[in-house]
Amino acid sequence: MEDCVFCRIVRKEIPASIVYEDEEILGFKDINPVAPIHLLFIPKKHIATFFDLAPEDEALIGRLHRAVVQVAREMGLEEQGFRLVANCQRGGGQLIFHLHYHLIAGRPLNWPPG
Ligand code: D5M
Repeated sequence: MEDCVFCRIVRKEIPASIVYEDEEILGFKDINPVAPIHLLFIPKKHIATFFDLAPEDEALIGRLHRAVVQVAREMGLEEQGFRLVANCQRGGGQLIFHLHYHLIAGRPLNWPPG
């Protein structure tokens, strides 16, 4: 997508603090962190919301979760844990319409979230 901010990060047109990259997935620091650790994980392929997932994206989403776990382990979060959040549609708090997961950690996390 031409003007999607996350597609532009994938194309390295705008800078990001990248923590994970492979052929299909990118992980980078959130620009507005809500916790000491706040990362975003995205498929490089432009998928706007969960409602746009196609059957052929199943393995991609599985690999994205594996990338999250790899980074979480590298960051020493295995014991402390983390929260993985995905906002869907405006009513669900989604601001960027390129599917992404927030990995949040490093402070007490309340439940339910606001
Ligand atoms: O969250 C969208 C998230 O994307 C929000 O936490 C800010 C983050 N964001 C927006 N632009 C950037 C750039 N350029 N770099 C890093 N992070 C960014 P949502 O779930 O859509 O509400």
